[in-house]
Amino acid sequence: MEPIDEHFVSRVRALVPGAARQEPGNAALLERLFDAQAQSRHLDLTARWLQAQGRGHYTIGSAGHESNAALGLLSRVDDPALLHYRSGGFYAARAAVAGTTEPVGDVLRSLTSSSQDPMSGGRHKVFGHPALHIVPQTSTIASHLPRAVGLGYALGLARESGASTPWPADAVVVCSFGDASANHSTATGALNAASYLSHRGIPCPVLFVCEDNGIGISTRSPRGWPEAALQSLPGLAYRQVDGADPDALLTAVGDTLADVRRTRRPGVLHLRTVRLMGHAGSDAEIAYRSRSEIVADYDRDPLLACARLLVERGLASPDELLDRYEATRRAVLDEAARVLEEKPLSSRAAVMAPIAHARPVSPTPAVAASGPGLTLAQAINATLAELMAAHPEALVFGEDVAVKGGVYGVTRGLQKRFGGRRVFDTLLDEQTILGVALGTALAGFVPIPEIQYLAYLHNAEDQLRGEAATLAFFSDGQYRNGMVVRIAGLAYQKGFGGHFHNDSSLAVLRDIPGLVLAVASHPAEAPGLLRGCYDLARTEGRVCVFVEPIARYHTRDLLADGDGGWTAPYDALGTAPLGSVVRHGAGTDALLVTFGNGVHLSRRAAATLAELGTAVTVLDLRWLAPLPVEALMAIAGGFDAVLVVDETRRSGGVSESVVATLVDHRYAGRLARVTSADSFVPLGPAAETVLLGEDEIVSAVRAMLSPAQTVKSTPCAKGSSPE
Ligand SMILES: Cc1ncc(C[n+]2csc(CCOP(=O)(O)OP(=O)(O)O)c2C)c(N)n1
Ligand SMILES: [Mg+2]
Repeated sequence: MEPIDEHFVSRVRALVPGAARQEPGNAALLERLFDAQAQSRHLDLTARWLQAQGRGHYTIGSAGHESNAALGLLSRVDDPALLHYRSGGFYAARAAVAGTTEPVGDVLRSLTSSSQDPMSGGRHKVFGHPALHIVPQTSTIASHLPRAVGLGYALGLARESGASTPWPADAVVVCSFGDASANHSTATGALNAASYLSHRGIPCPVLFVCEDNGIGISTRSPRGWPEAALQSLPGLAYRQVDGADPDALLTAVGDTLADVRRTRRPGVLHLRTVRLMGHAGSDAEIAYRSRSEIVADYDRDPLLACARLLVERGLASPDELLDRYEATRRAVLDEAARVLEEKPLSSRAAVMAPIAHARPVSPTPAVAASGPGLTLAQAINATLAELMAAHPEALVFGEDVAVKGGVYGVTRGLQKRFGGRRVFDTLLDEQTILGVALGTALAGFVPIPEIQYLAYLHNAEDQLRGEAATLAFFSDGQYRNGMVVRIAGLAYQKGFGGHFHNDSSLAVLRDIPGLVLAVASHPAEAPGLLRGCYDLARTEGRVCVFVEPIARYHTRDLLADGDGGWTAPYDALGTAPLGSVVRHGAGTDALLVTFGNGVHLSRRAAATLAELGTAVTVLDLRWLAPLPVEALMAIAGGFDAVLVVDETRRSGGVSESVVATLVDHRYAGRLARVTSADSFVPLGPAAETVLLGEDEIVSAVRAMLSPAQTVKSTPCAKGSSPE
């Protein structure tokens, strides 16, 4: 028996009943609080028992934090909740209020990775349930806070614009996290964003609940620090309450929720808790806490506090409470026996179902696009306007996108045309931009956020990886956050930038399961590609990233000044399906497989090669994740030589996957790649020393086609060599 279990039983047995008092409202609430807390406690104890049997896979518990059940009792079932991992009490309480689900079975299924787990389908231990409006969270601490702010913002936006969301107009977002997590830059960024909105008078009805047990694994929060930090947030009303004082708890929770609901402004509830039974089952806390300190926390057990009050008030006798406690223990253990009979996820296809892509389509025919018309920037601008006009749920936001119309003018005129609610400048924080996307997407909008430069995605990248891309996976497809993240990026800007404005790190995007990555190249196809992404976001809830090569935004020509080869009339109709590619030229000597700026480089190289008597075809992959494998193989099969032209780095760059794909699918011809160097891009003309150039493409093709060169490897200054 766990010491906390024994302690609870012995202390309740010793309680002296008080005289019965008539406080009916509170009495019923206290009893429900006790029941939810007891369920949570026995789930924790059972989690450890299951793990000891080798049948349970998770032991981070809620013991000591069960005071959060008050939030489950007093919030509405349709207040969306994004919860700390110690939320057993909240979960049980909200389920009791809803009366439509069985919390004990739900949590046990999650602990045992049952395929019947109602939220994740057996993929992870999460607190979540669509019917309870609890959105599952990852275990990356604090990473859910930007989404919570985005969701609060979305509720305000929907209320003003009359858009419908899965939640009522007066809903409050409940978002909880630990005291150590409050220091994470993700948390401070989100709290700052909430403050900023409050300062501007923009609605953001989020109740932030900091569950402060004084420690994060083994590292103590300095005395007074959490309150000092949480109280210092401008525009956020702060309340503190001790979870071991049930009366004060219920009052503080009720008042704080009511305030946020009424004012539509964010608030902070600083909930004092203790952490019982260590950080997790595997954590021997005696290594960093004294026994007396550990034992002292037992008397601050919120379950015991609730029992004490029930007995003191004469609302229950010690025996009655102990009977209830033991009946709950039996019920949880009995349910565990049943749940253990259920099947786990047992196939790769079943695990991956929520992130799997539909079968790729067959290749699209060649597009001949040239002549006077729009630049890439203008074509994207026109497409954004078209999407905004056709889809009232579409939102465009980011740094400098609204008033200025974007650093490169790509969003110019959109705010004027569609208004400040749908096209807005955000504060300068990529994490918040993506958080707003995560929250608005959850609420039913289709966000099209912009990240100003690819280099600045990296400090917020986990919001895409850990939050956006995992939501469908850990909710078994029940929650989705379709979005199209536009990112200006890649290199080759003449005379501008250096590394930070010429970044080609696509690798961070390519290994995120389920994420769709498209790279635009030419204004003829960019509209269709952007529409394709929007459709995937809107209809499948896909997280799409649309990378725009800055260097090609305002390019007009391809081969000679004034030829207009990099402009095109606006394609108002086409939609590029996922997996579709574009061919340029009909040469049969070699196939150049490329994307982005590589299309421009390759088409110029193709013209040079033609003058030298070599006819090549250029293939624009367009979709870099997932790669358009079927289309690539169908076309590559018709060539004896394939050169992969990759503007990204040699290591970790795109060509590694393209070449591997060709090899995996037994491409039998000659195969080589040319890439940029494994370097950051320096400022000024020195950039050319590390970036892939046209000449290298020409040389590589000639080397491949020259019989003497096909057998030996040619050392190369940057990154070209036969594979
Ligand atoms: C971003 C991130 N870094 C590290 C961890 C590992 N980790 C898990 S819980 C935890 C401590 C969190 O403490 P606190 O926020 O106080 O919550 P508590 O466990 O005390 O309830 C750490 C460091 C993590 N999950 N996520
Ligand atoms: Mg803590």
